[in-house]
Parts: sequence; structure tokens; C-alpha cells
Amino acid sequence: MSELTIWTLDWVPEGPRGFVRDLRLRWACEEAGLRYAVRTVAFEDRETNHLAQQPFGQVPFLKDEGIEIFESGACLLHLARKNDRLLPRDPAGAAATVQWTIAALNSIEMVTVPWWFLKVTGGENDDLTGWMGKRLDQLERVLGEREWLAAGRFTVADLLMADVLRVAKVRAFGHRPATEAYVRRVTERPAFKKARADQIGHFAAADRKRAGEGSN
Ligand SMILES: N[C@@H](CCC(=O)N[C@@H](CS)C(=O)NCC(=O)O)C(=O)O
Repeated sequence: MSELTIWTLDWVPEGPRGFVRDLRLRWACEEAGLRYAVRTVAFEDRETNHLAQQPFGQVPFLKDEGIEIFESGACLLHLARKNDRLLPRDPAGAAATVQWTIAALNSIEMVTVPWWFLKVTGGENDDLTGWMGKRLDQLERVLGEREWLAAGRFTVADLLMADVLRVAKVRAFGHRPATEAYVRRVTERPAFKKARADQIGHFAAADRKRAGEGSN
């Protein structure tokens, strides 16, 4: 059995806990029944301390024996190829799954992340808000007609799309009942709940370690 290691940060502030993207990889491993270890790089100096592994100084990145990969989408597709639980074997199902995985990143997250960033930094932009509303409306139409994005069943594309959509401010933007039902359906999965709880536990343990170090 291959030795999978998911790399994340050793600590983050409260805000992003439950949303740091190593969760995507933990979740995929849980869904696919893959054993994995979690290791960390330092939050402090993160922009320079692991550039050989992730050239943008971010997490996650993945090690699988001799293979090293960064970008959560690339890591997910790598994990999904290990068995058919996240990626159908039939060519049409596989193509549709890859297509929607890329759509989650390149048609939805590419709008939601800058929108969210400007919203929390107070620099909201009407054009960007309009663009995001249009994309989410288009996706709402798709999700109103099907339960899963690809191949008629849960795949890595749903894992990623739901992870992109579950961000609280994005979820609260407008009324899109099919999208909301989809996010609930996907995040009700035990593998998601375990991945989220494990990430929150990981950062809570880091708080305890820091507090212990501070009292010495
Ligand atoms: N496109 C990258 C984005 C990675 C990313 O935004 N990582 C965040 C955590 S979720 C991070 O490392 N933030 C720290 C920083 O940018 O300094 C991916 O999907 O892997």
C-alpha cells in the first residue's frame, strides 16, 4: 500500500479552520478508503519556508511515495485515480468528472474567492458581484436538474464543487434552493464530517501546544 502524506500548516487562526484546503485531500482519502498521514509546515514564514514543495508558499501539497504534487485540484485528481470511488472507470463518466472538477476550480472558485476576499477586506466590486451571481445562477439551473454533477453519482467533482460552495458568505448570497440542498447533501457525508472534525482537532491541538510552550 502506498504511503500518502498530506501536508498542511502547523497552525492557523480561528477564521479559516474547517476550510483550509488540506480538508479536500483528507475528505478524498476518507471517501476512497485510502490511509494517509498528515504532516505540517510552519504557519510563520509560510511564504518562504516550503517553496520547494509549493511555489506559492501555500498548502496543501501531497506526497505519494516518490510523487510530490501541489494544487488541491491536482492532488484530488491524483487521489481519485487510485480506485473508482471518486472517479468512474468508464471513459464518459471519467471525462464528465474531470470536466466538472475543473469547472469547480476555473468557473466557480475563480469568481468566488476574489469576491469573498473583497467582501472581507471591504473592497466590494459590483462587476465581480454580478459575475458571481451569474455563475451561481447558471449552476443553480444545473443542480435543479440533477443530484450529482457527473456520472449520476457522487464523484470527486461533487467533493470539490461542494467545498467551493460551502463557504458561508457564498452560501448566504442570494436564494438558490437547489444549490443549498446540494451543499447539504454532500456535506452530510460521513467522510466530510470526519475530515472537517480531524482538521479542527489538528488546529485545536496546535493551540494547546502553543499554550503549553507559552507557559514554560
Ligand atoms: N490554488 C491553491 C490555493 C491554496 C490556498 O489558498 N491555500 C491556503 C490555505 S486554504 C494557504 O495556504 N494560505 C496561506 C497563504 O496563502 O499564505 C490550491 O487549491 O491548492
